[in-house]
Amino acid sequence: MKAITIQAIELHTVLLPYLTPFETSFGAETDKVAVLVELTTAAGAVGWGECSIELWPGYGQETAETARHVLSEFMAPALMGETIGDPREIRPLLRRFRGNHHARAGLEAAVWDAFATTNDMRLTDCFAQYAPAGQASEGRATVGVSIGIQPSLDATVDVVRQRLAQGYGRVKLKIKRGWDVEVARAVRAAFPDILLMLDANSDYGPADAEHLAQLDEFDLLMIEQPLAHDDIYQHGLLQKRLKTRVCLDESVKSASDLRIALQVGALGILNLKPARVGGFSECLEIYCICVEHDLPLWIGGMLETGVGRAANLAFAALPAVNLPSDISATDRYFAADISEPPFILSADSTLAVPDGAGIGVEVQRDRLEEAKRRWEENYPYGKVAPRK
Ligand code: OSB
Ligand code: MG
Repeated sequence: MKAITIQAIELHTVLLPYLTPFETSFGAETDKVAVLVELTTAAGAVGWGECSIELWPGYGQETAETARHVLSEFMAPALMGETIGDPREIRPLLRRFRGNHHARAGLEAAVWDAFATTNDMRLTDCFAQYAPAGQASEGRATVGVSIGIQPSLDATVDVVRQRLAQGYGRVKLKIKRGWDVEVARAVRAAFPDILLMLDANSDYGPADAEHLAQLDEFDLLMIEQPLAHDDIYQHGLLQKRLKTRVCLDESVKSASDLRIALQVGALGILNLKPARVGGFSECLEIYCICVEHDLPLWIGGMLETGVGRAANLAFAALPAVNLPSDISATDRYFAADISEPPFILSADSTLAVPDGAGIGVEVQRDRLEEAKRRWEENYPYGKVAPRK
């Protein structure tokens, strides 16, 4: 493999309106905010990465401004001029800076893209090289759709019907306290045979175990992250009381967290989000643990722009990612994405990895400038993220 030398790193904060607002237990967001990392090598290759963040430090603890600060002042300078023969070398170079996983993941993703592009290979094949032997990329990933909290049960059933008609073979519903058993009952009654799951984004506590056990009757694929974002132990106790498998999202921020979660029986499935665990090198380590323990695995998303989604898709095409991932088609998120070509859903609920080298999508300069302007015009947050 050809090494790369990192010569320049530019950050672009973008704001891109969603087609429809996305509501979770944290509240509703109308726009995607992201810090995009553009990395240029000494040989002139360009790599792109996305820091997956949101307007509120709700799901993750970072914002556009913290990511930009940490990247521009610390992490990007630490990589400048470095020659890298294996993208996993980024981890030791950044080890003296702690946390800030979403920022770190975006920077690391740009290195992975530049490295794969320089070696004229798809990012998905590049990942496969560092996976356990014999694990070739499948070139496509089975995906599902994540549906935010809707104004009524009827509206929820309608949205699910639309998504199924578009071809999604797995539906995830966001739930919160007071919006759970009845929504599961209504959707299950309308669609008895679909692959259905729920995501609570940490809205419940240990005292809700009996309440959550009512969900067992709906034959759910899993319940994602019912308890606190920083808890592992209580999820272990909860899993013992539920028939439904618990899937951890927020609680697993590293390979080390996953080992603890397995030890205490806190999960039956893992949602692996590259941003949450600080990048694809950590993802590869976690992937190996899942293979070793036969743990069902899928790739989570944060409504990324095409840049972040392309990289997540490249990882989701690895063979041990064996449940549908939260990577939907472009038209589920945006009227016009930042990159081309768009991701289009196939009839079998899969997305194909693009053919090109690296992430395989091209950032469109005019849309990038437009989305940067939209961020500038709406900052400070007031116009897009009300404080209450
Ligand atoms: O909990 O999985 C989550 C989006 C933002 C933050 C957290 C989550 C989500 C989603 C969206 O569920 C999944 C997607 O990208 O389509
Ligand atoms: Mg989740």
